[in-house]
Amino acid sequence: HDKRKEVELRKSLIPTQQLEHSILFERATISLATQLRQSTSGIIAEHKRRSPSKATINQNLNVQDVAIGYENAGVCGMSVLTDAKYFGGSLDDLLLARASSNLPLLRKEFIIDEYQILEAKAYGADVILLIAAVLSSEEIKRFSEFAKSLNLDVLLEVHNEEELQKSLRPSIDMLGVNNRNLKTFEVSLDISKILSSYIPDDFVKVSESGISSIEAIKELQPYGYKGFLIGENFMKTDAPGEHAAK
Ligand code: IGP
Repeated sequence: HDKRKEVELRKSLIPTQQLEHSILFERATISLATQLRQSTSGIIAEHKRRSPSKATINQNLNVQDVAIGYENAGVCGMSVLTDAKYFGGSLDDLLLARASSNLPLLRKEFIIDEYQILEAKAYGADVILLIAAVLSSEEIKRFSEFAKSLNLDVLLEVHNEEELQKSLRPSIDMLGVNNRNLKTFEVSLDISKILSSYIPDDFVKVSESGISSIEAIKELQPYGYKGFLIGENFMKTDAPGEHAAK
């Protein structure tokens, strides 16, 4: 589909070898999974301008200020949407977040090709996202092993038990349960609660989407969640960092 075409065009502009020779390709990555295991708050704060479920969240902020704000707030990591079509993001957003902070950065993207994993590294990411709903078990294996070979952490996102079962492998560091149904956009923390019991302890558990209060985090912690991916709740304010600090 569209993403495939986008990736092919990007490849034609910037060949693989060029990505591999970029300065950031040599950077020592930081493990978000390790940080989350040691953290008590576990917040992964996201940069998100808009989404399919919300036309405008915030178009007025610059990503550098957001990254600095999140870092000052003491969050564990930052997620940067790089998809343009649905989220209004870009790889430049990732690069600018890297230029202005030392946080572990997650490239939030629909990854369907190894090339996007090389891009993630070249533009300063520490972690990639893989979405079980759009990948085969063989792709999950191939992409996660490739990411590990580049010293990137892998966050694998699931929404139901079937996706979870096809995804559990040693090359996955973190298991993210998305509380938002990608088809209906309905949000329920119950999904995190229900799926938690099927996730073996060697994976760091992350709950994603629709988290809007400290109470929600406290509610999820007894189920073993160590990471909480929060976007809209911070981004809808004028100062996402100040909000994340609370
Ligand atoms: C953040 P929220 O409800 O706090 O803004 O959600 C994050 O979980 C969400 O943006 C997300 C996402 C995704 C976006 C989760 N999985 C996959 C794009 C693709």
